Amino acid sequence: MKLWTHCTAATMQAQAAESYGLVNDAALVVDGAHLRWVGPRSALPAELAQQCLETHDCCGALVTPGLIDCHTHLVYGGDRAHEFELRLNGASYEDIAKRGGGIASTVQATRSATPEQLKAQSTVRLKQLLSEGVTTLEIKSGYGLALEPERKMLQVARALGQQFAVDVRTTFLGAHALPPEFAGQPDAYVGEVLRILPALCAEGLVDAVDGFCERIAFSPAQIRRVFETASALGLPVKLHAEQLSDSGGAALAAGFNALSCDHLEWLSEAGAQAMSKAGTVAVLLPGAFYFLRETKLPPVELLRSQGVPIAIATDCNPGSSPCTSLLLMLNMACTLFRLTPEEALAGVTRHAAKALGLTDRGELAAGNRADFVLWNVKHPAQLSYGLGANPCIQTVYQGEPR
Ligand code: DI6
Ligand code: FE
Repeated sequence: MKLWTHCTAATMQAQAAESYGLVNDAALVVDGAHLRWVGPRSALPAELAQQCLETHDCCGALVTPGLIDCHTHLVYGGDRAHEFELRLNGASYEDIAKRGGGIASTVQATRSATPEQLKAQSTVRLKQLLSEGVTTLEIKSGYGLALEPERKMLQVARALGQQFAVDVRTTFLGAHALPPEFAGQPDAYVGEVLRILPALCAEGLVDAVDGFCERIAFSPAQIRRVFETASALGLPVKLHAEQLSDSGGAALAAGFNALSCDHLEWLSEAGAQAMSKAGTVAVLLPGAFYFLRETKLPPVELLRSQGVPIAIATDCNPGSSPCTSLLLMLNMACTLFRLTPEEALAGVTRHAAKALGLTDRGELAAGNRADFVLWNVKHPAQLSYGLGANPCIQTVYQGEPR
């Protein structure tokens, strides 16, 4: 066993009396890949201390649980910087779409990339997230929109999880957009999604199923078909819901006991109530809100009053949130959405774990995975306060320094 000591621990334990579950002069005992004991050093049982053959001095660092980015589209081909530039030079979305831009251009670039190219490009983004203490990461498909390229995306996501010291959870997002070969036939494409999903599930490539429920994407009735198939396969669901309008997606997803509903700027009271009842997490994505220059704020007060847990994520994607900094999202969740720094940190730890259906992480507690981060800050609020700094000193993944 290993002892980590001389630190302040923000345990983020839900039951803790102190905010952030803060423990001054803390000790953590690591047994293999798991935490055996967490608490004040003065309370560390002597027989446990004796069994620790290795001691790490954290030199006064703040220790938090490993960060969890619970909503990303990290694997994709190409980028859309050129469209960004065209827009800032006066082109409209329509002009860009007519030139084959927008989501269609990412689908094209993703389809034409080899797995090696896709992996190399995604590795750059992954490393940026890892440098900020991310130990668990969700990656969605959804730029392939046909069996082969969706499989390729998910295989690249799995390969990243094997190569790097990070736990990758994959999500099938076939119902993201309409591919060109199904233009004008959304129901037929949903039929194709229902055919693709069981195949990828059988290959062990799918941990959860997502969809984009929006006027410009898929209707609640179409998403329902996807969710019925997912449920029949025993897969948990989640939904891009109420991002640009109130389509009733959140209530639909909650009816399938969704792990999370994401975006939610236009969430209604009925939607929030349904999520509360189902224990569905609200994943807020300040990067997309910022990048699309939205003005409609997600109803944070409603989520609080309904007791809906709030998570925060990067939504890392080429179109609406080309973001690879989860720490920046903490700041934006506070400045733009008025979350408290404690809520924001819970949003990338405890609540992000819940958004992925994971019960063995997100809090520093005995029995949980030994995924934690050492920070060069005195107080956890500094993690949300900083804008563009990276105070990460070291990340420990499953008990091993990374
Ligand atoms: N919501 C979004 O904001 C992104 N996808 C989604 O479902 C946009 C993705 C893109 O433009 O590439
Ligand atoms: Fe997204």
